[in-house]
Amino acid sequence: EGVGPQDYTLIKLQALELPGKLAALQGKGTVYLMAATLRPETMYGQTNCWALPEGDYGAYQGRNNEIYIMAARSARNLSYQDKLPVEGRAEELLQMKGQDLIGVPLKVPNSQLERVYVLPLLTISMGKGTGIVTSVPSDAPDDYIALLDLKRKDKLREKFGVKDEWVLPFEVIPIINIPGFGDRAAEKVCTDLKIQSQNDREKLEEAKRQVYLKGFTEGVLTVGPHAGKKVSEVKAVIRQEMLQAGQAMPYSE
Ligand code: A2H
Repeated sequence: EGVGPQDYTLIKLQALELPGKLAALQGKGTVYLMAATLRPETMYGQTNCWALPEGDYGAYQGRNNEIYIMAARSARNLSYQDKLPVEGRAEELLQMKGQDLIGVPLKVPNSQLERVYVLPLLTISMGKGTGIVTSVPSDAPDDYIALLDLKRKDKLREKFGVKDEWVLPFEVIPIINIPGFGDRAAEKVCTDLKIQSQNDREKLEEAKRQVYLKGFTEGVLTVGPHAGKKVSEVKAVIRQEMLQAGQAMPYSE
């Protein structure tokens, strides 16, 4: 995190069902979990979404009958970026904990999967982005190891009420080939560095250092309409396509 503003892309992950507490939003509009990412070109590899079980989230009124779930701080920021009905005000329709979002089925843009689920990630910071993170285990070491944690540990799934069918069927989806790392870069680097769990913070920082820059400068997409092109050449193009299609929104903080 530098000193300048961070330019994120918010990916709109559409809730296909509104279980439990979210039922209060029924009939009020299309509900999206808003995931903040710096890698919009990786959405082909999404396998799930992450929320912090103890985190505080809200549902906010958007334009065009849309409803956005995110941290209150980020909704307020968005209201100053000409993205909500009233400048400087985020109308809160509902408050919830991240735990209330666990298990919500989502339709996510550019993914090869018809539905993915919201799962718990304990390392989310509520102080940056929206507190919602989309998971791309092929290219993000944090995502890879957290998904593996949930797959391997019955107790962890139990603790957060995660059903097996929200996790066990989901495998890494290769989307980018990085010379020297292959097309499952996050898996390779986590294995090479012998990273055991999402709590191995120091090693995960090293893993990220190893793959991020190389992924951008040398990575080549292997799926989707831009297959065969370098990430560095198509990142902005793919972002623009998603913004224009109404699948994403710019956000800075
Ligand atoms: B990235 P920065 Cl494939 N807490 O998206 C923890 N992590 C968060 C977060 C939060 N509140 N908000 C966003 N993030 C994650 C994709 C991705 C990301 C890939 C590879 C690298 C990568 C899929 N997850 O991030 O600290 C999001 O994960 C590299 C840093 O604001 C977001 O982009 O710089 C990134 O961290 C933003 O991190």
